[in-house]
Amino acid sequence: PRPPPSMQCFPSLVLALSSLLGALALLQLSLYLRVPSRYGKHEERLCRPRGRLPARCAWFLQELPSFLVPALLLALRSPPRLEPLGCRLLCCLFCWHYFYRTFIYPFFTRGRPFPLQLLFFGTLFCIYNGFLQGYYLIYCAEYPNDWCTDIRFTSGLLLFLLGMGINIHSDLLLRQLRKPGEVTYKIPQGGLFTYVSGANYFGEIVEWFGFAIATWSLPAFAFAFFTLCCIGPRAYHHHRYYLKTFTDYPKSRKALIPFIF
Ligand code: NDX
Repeated sequence: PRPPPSMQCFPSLVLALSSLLGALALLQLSLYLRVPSRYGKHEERLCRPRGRLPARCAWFLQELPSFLVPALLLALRSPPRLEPLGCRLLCCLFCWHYFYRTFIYPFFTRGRPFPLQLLFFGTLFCIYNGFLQGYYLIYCAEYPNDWCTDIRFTSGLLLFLLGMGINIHSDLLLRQLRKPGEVTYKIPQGGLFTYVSGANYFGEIVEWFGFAIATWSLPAFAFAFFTLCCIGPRAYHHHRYYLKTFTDYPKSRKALIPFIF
């Protein structure tokens, strides 16, 4: 009997989607370099409850596709193919991050309600990126059998783990600044916040550049670039907010990159 029809790899599709992701990154940069994206501490009309969802639901819904879409693509792959080991590991890394972001982070967040409009765009983005990264890794990527010992894989993996550690630790430090129900802002202290205002963002950026090096792929580099253009400016706006709000804000602290920027 003929095997069931299965999706194939279309390199031109990967190229087109990665290029579009790069273009979205530049659009993002041009939109949010001067004015921050309007959620969290940069949202002005806080008292207007309409058009907003509790942070827990919003982050769960928004991030879910980034976990679900690659998982579905993997389940649909017939016959299953995720060899060699390096390829399997890389797909697991992506899903591991989004498992944390979807099923753990939202349930502990003490953030303000999230605007529905941004939730809509954020969800679209997560579907798009989840599809691109999953489709590439599951249907297109080809690595030699010894990829696990390649310097790109090992150094990228180390960076990914380091970035993820910094990101999770920094998110935890931010969360501990508030008691349940509180929505005020305080000066973050400890961990990498000693050096930068956007410690969680720095971790996330290191993480996705590590992933890009480990996969050595266009889609992953495009996503790392998008992350940089999305949360890099946000770190800068957070920094300016802190300097404006707290007169005792540590003067030596940088915005995003320790000792540099
Ligand atoms: N979600 C990534 N673009 C985004 C949501 C917004 O995961 O239309 C990108 C993500 C989306 C964005 C997503 C994609 C692009 C969108 C954008 C909106 C518009 C934009 C769709 C999908 C768009 C175009 C034009 C291209 C279509 O009250 P609160 O909420 O401020 O509380 C905060 C609290 N906190 C403090 N508490 C006490 N004292 C203080 N001083 C505090 N400072 C902060 O801590 C929160 O509860 C919590 C964290 O706050 P914050 O502001 O530091 O981080 P946040 O931005 O909320 O991100 C949370 C985590 C973080 O680890 C970050 O690294 C990661 O998510 N993240 C976030 C954004 C994008 C992303 C990762 C990525 O690109 N990889």
